[in-house]
Amino acid sequence: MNSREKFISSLHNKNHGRPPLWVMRQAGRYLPEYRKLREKYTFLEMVKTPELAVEVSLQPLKRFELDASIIFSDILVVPEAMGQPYYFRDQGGIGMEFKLETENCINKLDADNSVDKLSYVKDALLLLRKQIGDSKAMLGFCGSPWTLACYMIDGGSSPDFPRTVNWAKTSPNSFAKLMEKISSVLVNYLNMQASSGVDAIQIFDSWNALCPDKYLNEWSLYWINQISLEVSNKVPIILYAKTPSGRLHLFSNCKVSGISLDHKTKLSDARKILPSSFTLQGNLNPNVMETSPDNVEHKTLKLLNEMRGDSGHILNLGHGIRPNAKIECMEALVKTTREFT
Ligand code: 1CP
Repeated sequence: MNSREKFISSLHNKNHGRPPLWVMRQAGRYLPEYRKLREKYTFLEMVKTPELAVEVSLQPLKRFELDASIIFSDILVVPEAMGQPYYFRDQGGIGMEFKLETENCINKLDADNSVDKLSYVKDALLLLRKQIGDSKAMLGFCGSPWTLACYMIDGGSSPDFPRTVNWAKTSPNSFAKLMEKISSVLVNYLNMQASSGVDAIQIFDSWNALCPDKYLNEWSLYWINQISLEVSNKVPIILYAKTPSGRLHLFSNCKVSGISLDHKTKLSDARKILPSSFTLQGNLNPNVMETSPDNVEHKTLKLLNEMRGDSGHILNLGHGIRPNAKIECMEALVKTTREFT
C-alpha cells in the first residue's frame, strides 16, 4: 500500500499497520532551505507564485519520508481576498491592515470575487499533484469561520481576541452576518480545492477554545457544519479543534470525517468519547521536536502503542512545527513511525 492509499484508508477507518504521518506547518522556518528562499522572497510572494509555493510544499518531502503533503499557503489568504490584507508585525505575529469595527465593514467585504482572486491556490495544487504523483496524499486547508473572524475583528494575532468575543456576545446578529459571509466564501474556496485533486481538507479552528461551551455551536461548530455539508460529499474534512479535552463530547455531532487534536488530550481517551467512525489525527507535543532523537523515539512509540490497532489514526503533531525544531528529531519521528509494526 503506498502512502496515499494508507492515508485514504485511515480516513475511512480501514488502515492496518502503522499510521500515516504528515506534519502541519511542515514547510516552516525550521528548514534551512525554506529560510534561504525566504531571504529572496516575501511570504506572500511565495504563497502567490505557484512554482514557489510548490517548491516550499515539497521541501519537507524531499528530506523526510512523509505520507502526505500540505499545500504551502495560509489561512489568512481568505480575508486578504475579501479585501482585508495582512502583514508580519516587526515584534512577531500577524497584523491585519484594518480591524472590522462596524456592520458597514462587514458589508464592504467582497464575497463574490474572492475565490477568483485565490486562483493561485488552484494553480499551486494542480502543479503540486503533478510533482508528487499518485503515491502521496495531498491536503488542502482553510481557517474556520470563527478563527478567521478572530483575526479580522481583532486586527491580527492576539492571545485572547477580546474584541471578537465581545462582538459575538453583544451583537449576535451582525456577527452571524459576518460568519455567513466568510462561510459562503469558504464553501466556494474548498470546492475549488476539491476540484484541484486534494485527498482531504483540514479546517483549522485554532481559536476554538475561546468559545464558551454555551456558544460553541453558535459561534463556531454550526458554521463548520454548514461548510462540511456542502463540501464533504466531494472530499473528506478533518477538523483541527484546539479545544479543552473536557468538552470533546460536544464535537460528536460534527459533520466531518475526522478530528485533529492538540497534545493536551490523550488520543485513546478521545477515541472512547468520539464516534468510532471519526478519524483521529494527532497529537505529539511539538515541543518534543526541540529535544533529542531518543526522546522523540520514546514519545512517538508511547503514542503509537496507545493507538495500536486503531484503523483510523493519522499521526501528526498537536500543532504546527516550530522554528526551533531539530531536523534530527524529525528524522527520528519518521524512522520510528515507519519501523512500527
Ligand atoms: O516565513 C514565515 O515567517 C512564515 C511562517 C508561516 C508559515 C510557514 C505562516 C505565517 N504561515 C505559514 C504556512 C501555514 N500556515 C500553513 C502551510 C502548511 C505548511 O507549510 O506546512 C498552514 C496550514 C498554516 C495555518 C495557519 N496560519 C493557522 C492554523 C494553524 C495554527 O497554527 O493554529 C493559523 C492560525 C495561521 C496564521 C498565521 N500565519 C503565519 C503565522 C505565524 C500565523 C499564526 C499567527 C498567530 O500567532 O496568531
